[in-house]
Amino acid sequence: MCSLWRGSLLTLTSSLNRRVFQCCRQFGRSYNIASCMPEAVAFQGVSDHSGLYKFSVNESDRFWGAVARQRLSWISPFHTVQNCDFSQGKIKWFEGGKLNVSVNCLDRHVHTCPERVALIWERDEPGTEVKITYRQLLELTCRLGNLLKRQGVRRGDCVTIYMPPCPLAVASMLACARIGAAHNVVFAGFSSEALADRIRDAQSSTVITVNQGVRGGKVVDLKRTVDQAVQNCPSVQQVLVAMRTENTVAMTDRDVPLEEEMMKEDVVCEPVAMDSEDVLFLLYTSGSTGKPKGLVHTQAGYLLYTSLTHRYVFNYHDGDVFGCVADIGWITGHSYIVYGALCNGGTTVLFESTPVYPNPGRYWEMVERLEINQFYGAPTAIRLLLKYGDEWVQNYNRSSLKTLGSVGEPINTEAWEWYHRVVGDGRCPVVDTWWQTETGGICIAPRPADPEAEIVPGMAMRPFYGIKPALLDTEVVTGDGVSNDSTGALCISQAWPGMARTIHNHHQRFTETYFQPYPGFFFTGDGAHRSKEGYYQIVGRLDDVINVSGHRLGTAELEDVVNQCPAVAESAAIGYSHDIKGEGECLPKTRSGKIMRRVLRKVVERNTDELGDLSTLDDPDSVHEVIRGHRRLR
Ligand code: 6R9
Repeated sequence: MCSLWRGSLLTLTSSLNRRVFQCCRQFGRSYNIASCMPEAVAFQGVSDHSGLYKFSVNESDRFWGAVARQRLSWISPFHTVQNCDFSQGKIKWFEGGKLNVSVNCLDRHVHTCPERVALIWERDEPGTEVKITYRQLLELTCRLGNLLKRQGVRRGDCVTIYMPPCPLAVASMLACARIGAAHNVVFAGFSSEALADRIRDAQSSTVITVNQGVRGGKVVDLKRTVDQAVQNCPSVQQVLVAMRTENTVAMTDRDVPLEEEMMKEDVVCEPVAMDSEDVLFLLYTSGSTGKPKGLVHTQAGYLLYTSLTHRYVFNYHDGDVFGCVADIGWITGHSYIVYGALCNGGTTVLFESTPVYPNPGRYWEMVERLEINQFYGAPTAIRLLLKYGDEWVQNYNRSSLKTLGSVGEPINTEAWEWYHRVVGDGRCPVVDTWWQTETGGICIAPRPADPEAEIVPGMAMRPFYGIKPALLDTEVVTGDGVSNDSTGALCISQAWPGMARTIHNHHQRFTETYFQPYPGFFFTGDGAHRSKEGYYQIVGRLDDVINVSGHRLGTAELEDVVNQCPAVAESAAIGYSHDIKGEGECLPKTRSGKIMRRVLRKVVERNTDELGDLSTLDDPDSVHEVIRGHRRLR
């Protein structure tokens, strides 16, 4: 356990500062505290779920307008619910409205329940979790917001965050939101090159990181990766470094010790009134061609959509503990660990470890210890754990579980059945949730909040409120996709508040990728089947995106790396089916997703006797495959 990290967090949050409350009282008075959605629409005369769905797509303005007024706290009201035109890739929601996302996620809950736990930081070593209340998280966020301002970060700037899941990462995201800066969270398993690409594209002057990460019992030098990355990023003026471990790391003039400097800051930070369509964050994701794209999400619509889906897809109720084991570096972490859960005043888990550390019972031991009510994970982990046998699950008490969620890739029937029968003891609905970085939140899911809802194993089932899917012919548009029992390109025919607004600095690429393939529709890149009953099943990507363990990899990105080898003239990366990961690719990668270039170099140089240390490779067999492939090419 790292006493420094823990100690500094506790010191930071220990004093109950009066001024925080004054600030909150002020907001509490002027804001309408969220209430639940069925009430919002009940007065429209709609009571059942299918009626509500129809209302949400047919009377989209009335539906979303009512829900936005009910669920979000506005500084000034919006005058227009939506202003969207797919032909130009124009998507605007709640224009005229002003709000602050951090106030919605923190202040209003501090006003009503300051001592409720907001975050449970499930650290790598089981049993060393740290709980942070809403009051403490607001205090951390305010101090960080003030520090960022002192460092020169202004409204409209973009701060890059390279941190594992931890309270200061969440506070960093919310601090940006509080002062009107956008954030760009980069998954802390990415290489220095990938990080540098993203910092450069976002033009960040500030990077926030930790000295080291701790995962699966191993220490990872994250600050060193940042040091390498920023060498090639002239925009970076400062790197804020939090101390996750007690080990000191080399600090330069550019580096700022985060906790130390936060301590000097005030615990009150005035939230900036943001326009609904101001940028909340960029998140880079792989496409089928070119460099990763920085998808842009904005304030009000994104927050509303994540909060609504979090509440209804998972059947989340006040007091529940929501356990999503994704990393905050992916959209799942943004939408459900952070924004959706905190907007709803939820208690949300930040999982720092791996599914098999210290053993394959880790998830379920955690479920028992933290009394998790909703568990949300990826099929790849479920498939892996299934192979270790039922005992690892049955050793632990899982009676707290109410909903089991799946995301990131198709869940095969065997994994679905095991998740349902063994993990959930046959009594918890399994919700297979289909969505993307682009959609901001869940679009197709079984909706357990509907007591009548049937759930078919392995099917994402039904569109969420406001989502109108269409299946179109993969070559040309041949119809409106209304007939059942059909397969086609999964498109969505009308706008919803959570969808991405553009690709940072590349609006044309945004319209070309998502709106031109099927004019009048948003094209998801996935194929889907709709059964006779009207239930959806996702078939997989139609484009050149490979999905390995639920992570998107562009074939172009992989080829880019391979082509850097002098001996390679041309390359083509393809996915092949893999028992656990869904799809595999042949490159030797470390467990944190880094491609081991030195291994590739040795193979190309025919120096396979001197491959060096391969212990951090995720799949050591991949090296032999590369060697075999290289021999065949010769
Ligand atoms: C949330 C997330 C998006 C791509 C998406 C699709 C695949 C996600 C799925 C699923 C089948 C599901 N995908 N959920 N495929 N069933 N329930 O994963 O976002 O990283 O952007 O990936 O993942 O292919 O297009 P992202």
